[in-house]
Amino acid sequence: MLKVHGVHGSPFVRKVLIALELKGLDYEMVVQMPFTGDEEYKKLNPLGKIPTLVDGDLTLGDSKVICRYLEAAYPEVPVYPTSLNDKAMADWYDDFASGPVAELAAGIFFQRFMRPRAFKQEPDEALISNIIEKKLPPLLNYIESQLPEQGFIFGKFTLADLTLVTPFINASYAGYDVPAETYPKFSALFEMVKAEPAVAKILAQEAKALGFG
Ligand SMILES: N[C@@H](CCC(=O)N[C@@H](CS)C(=O)NCC(=O)O)C(=O)O
Repeated sequence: MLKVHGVHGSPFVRKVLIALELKGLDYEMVVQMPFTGDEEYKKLNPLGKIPTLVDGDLTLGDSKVICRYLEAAYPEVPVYPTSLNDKAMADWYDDFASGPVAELAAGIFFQRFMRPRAFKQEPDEALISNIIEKKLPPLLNYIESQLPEQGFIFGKFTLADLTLVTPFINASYAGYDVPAETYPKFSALFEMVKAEPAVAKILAQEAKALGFG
């Protein structure tokens, strides 16, 4: 059976779990916390990052690589767009959102959600303000400019929609919601993605794991 090493709450693990759900594949989750320096885990993924997928003899890291592999290996239910240009754009959105966007959203999540819970420390509100007021707006403006007036990016729900939204799910756990008055299309996309049955299922599991479900 497919195995996903990771933990609920990671935006990258979430993406892989939702891809598996959408494709209707059976899988087992092997709990692996990040930032542990676990040497046994590093034999699977020397970067020590989650997720890692094991499918028989194949062991893969990186959510984008994993999702692209799942699409090729289990093509019956596609989770990416199919035209050349749309596929390329989906990959670009994945790189874009997994890089600086995810780092900034993770900054809010770490400061306001993890720091008080895991380290009993106050969040650094100056750092959070800098993210929300200065660093995120140009990236959010770009996302907003890319979205259609209504509906999903490529008509039906694909991982391209999820990849843009998943970092902001973590930010929302930390009390930051994308302002609907400034970014109406992205705010609407955020709600539509969360309402997708496969997404809602994983988010419900996640809420339990994080202790608010
Ligand atoms: N590009 C990777 C990023 C994965 C990643 O950064 N995961 C975080 C948890 S959300 C992690 O494992 N961090 C531990 C570390 O950086 O050592 C992916 O898409 O899978």
